[in-house]
Amino acid sequence: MAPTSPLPRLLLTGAAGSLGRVLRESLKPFARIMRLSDISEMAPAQSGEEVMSCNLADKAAVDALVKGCDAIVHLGGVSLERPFEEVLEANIRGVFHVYEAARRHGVKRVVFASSNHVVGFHKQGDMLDADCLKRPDSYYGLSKSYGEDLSRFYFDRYGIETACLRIGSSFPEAKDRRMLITWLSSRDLTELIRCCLFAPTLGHTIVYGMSANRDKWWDNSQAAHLGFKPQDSSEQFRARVETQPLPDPADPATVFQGGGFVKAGPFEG
Ligand code: NAI
Ligand code: 15L
Repeated sequence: MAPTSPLPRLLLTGAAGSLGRVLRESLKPFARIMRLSDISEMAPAQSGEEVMSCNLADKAAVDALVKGCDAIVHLGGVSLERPFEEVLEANIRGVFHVYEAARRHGVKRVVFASSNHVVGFHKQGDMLDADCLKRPDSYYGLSKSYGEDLSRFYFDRYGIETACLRIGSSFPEAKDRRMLITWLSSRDLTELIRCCLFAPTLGHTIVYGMSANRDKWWDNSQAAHLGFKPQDSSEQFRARVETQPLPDPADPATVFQGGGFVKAGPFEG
């Protein structure tokens, strides 16, 4: 895709997190000012940055956070399976607050970090596309499913464009056999977000966040308009991963795409 002029001000939520810390650096060329936010402590603002602490569960604070921004990359929230009440505050109320603030302040484009756990109860090996049945595997996956539906509503009702990134496993390395399929490098994640921020038309797009891995469960043909071409592959990790013992084929974590998330909980006592 041709180079694009930077956005005046880009909001990045979840800036203290694993991906947030990477994207804080790698998204810099795409914005004149990066507004960085998290509930956890962040490194002090550098040139071209604004650092604003914010709890996503606080509607007024999110409204102030979003004011003056031109686009949002929304990563903030609970990022794994937790008791429902925690997920409710950070992810469900949080994503509602982000979209309400976007509506109030005229922000027209959001990149939402959804997750493969929206579809985690599909079988490993099944090929899924953007229209497949959602089969969330956890309260966490349900919250991301809600975020996808909420963003669809804000597009249909208010014209706010969103890319929902069903991110696979974005870590420095693929750590197991499942991740050989779900792995997304930080370079490819950055490129995917760049494509979403600058695509002439985004509409409401669901796209799976994966690198150019040898084996695939996900079909991104309905997101071809983004022009996303992943460069990296999990093949570099295969030899090491394949020294691990073969997993039990009857284990639900081996049967379903969501891996260990499908057997997390219940959270009692
Ligand atoms: P992370 O857990 O390292 O970062 C999430 C950040 O959100 C944390 O810094 C946390 O302090 C912040 N946060 C949590 N509750 C908050 C609240 N109430 N108010 C404000 N901030 C709050 O997660 P990571 O790995 O960086 O993921 C970023 C996003 O991408 C998350 O939304 C996650 O669900 C999503 N994702 C990540 C994947 C991965 O492989 N890393 C895979 C699929 C989705
Ligand atoms: C996710 O949604 C999580 O945020 C991340 O920590 C990983 O567990 C990833 O999915 C995965 O499925 O590997």
